[in-house]
Amino acid sequence: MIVLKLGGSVVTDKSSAETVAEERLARAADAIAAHDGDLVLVHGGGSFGHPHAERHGVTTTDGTDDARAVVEIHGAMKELNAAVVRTLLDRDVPAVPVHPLSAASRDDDGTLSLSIETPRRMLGEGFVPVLHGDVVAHAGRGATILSGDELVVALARGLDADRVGLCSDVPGVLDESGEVLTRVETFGDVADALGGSGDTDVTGGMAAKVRELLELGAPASVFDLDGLSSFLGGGAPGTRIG
Ligand code: IP8
Repeated sequence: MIVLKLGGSVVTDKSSAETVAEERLARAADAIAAHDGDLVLVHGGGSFGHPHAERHGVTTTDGTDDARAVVEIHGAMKELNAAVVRTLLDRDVPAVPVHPLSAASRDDDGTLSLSIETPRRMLGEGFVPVLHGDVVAHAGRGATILSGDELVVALARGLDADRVGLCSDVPGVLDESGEVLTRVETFGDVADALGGSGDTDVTGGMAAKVRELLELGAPASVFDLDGLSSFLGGGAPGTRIG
């Protein structure tokens, strides 16, 4: 079973508020439709979730107790999720939405608990669950952001994934001279090379992704849209992490 994340930079136009990147989303959906095998999808927030989260000062650690802020951030993510699901259904991928606000929460030290039975059962019934970065209840802090990357890690562990893929707008993890690293085994290998994302991204960019993927047992790869078909077909495009 594969857990695949489509980054916010793939499915949205990050430079324009609440704009779906129709062409890139269609390319990703074509590659997914050609894949035969169990798949769980996660997508990021891009120009939907992040600007709302930033406006309300909500991050993965700074929470809000304003219900309107929660509903606004979640609403934007639900809209993006509906566009992703619809694009997949158009290609006969049996995609169904899963909204983390109603299926996940954090305890007071930030540890995520996610109802894994729901995606497990969906998979068992032949569906492709499509989750997304979201806002979730956080003990003692109201609600905080849950990144798609954290979801990928939780799903890969909980569902015992064979492989994990992160499809973003870069062809892999880049070294200081901009070359794609084929393998990253420790965070120390790349700590200096990894800056934050240049766009509004309340969840930490590539450095956070690499940290989270290094904690996984399953092999993980970071690649761009050009590598997606190869990854789904069993190849190793981009950077292998872990
Ligand atoms: O783009 C964050 O998900 P990410 C989602 O995977 C929100 O970090 C609501 C900002």
